[in-house]
Amino acid sequence: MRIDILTLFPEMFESPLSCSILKRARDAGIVEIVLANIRDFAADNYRNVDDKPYGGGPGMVMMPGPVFDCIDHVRKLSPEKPRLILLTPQGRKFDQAKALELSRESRLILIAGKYEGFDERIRIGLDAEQISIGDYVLNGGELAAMVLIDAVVRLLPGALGDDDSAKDDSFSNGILEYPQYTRPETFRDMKVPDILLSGDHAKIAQWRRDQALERTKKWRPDLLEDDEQKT
Ligand code: 6GU
Repeated sequence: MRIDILTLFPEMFESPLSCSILKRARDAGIVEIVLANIRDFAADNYRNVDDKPYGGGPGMVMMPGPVFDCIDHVRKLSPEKPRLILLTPQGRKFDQAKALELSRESRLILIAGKYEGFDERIRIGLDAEQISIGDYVLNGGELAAMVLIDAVVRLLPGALGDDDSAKDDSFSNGILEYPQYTRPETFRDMKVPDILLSGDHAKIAQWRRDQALERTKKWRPDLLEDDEQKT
């Protein structure tokens, strides 16, 4: 997969994209991530990318020109047809199903807008899918883009050491993950459940299903209600 990111703050991405799973996936060629600085496409010598809003009001608005020029440039960097995504709190809420859907694309272009606002013609003219990561306001789309990338890349074949690890994740089957334990057997008077030491794989699998369902009922009953609406 190739991911192009358009942003005014490319430096924000450096460390998150250079650690852990994302670093490994990039090193292994599973994902190629390319940053483009929208400011490089500013039309004037001051490198301005925003201006006062028509009609008055506080704050500055991102101008359409640099964003469109940046996209035109980025599109040409690779022959694959990209799926365009605009990160904005006005978008559809991101979830695991969307992450899975995006993980099947060969190329994404993510546009991280600044929240103060962007010229409406960016939304109208780009025909990009609008995605939000939740009902709260961030200073810009950068952290949202990183959240999306993190969730998508770990679903790419080969990104996790063990390709089964993603299958048992919370949400991937609509419910929370079962409880996990490792050594020691007893820690501060808390013991590992006997069943996990029994070696009975069928019983362990049943116990994990029961536990996953039980904690979903307790902590995220809304996930089970959603499930009922779907079926
Ligand atoms: Cl995608 N952008 C901003 N600025 N705020 C958000 C968001 C995105 N998702 C939730 N809050």
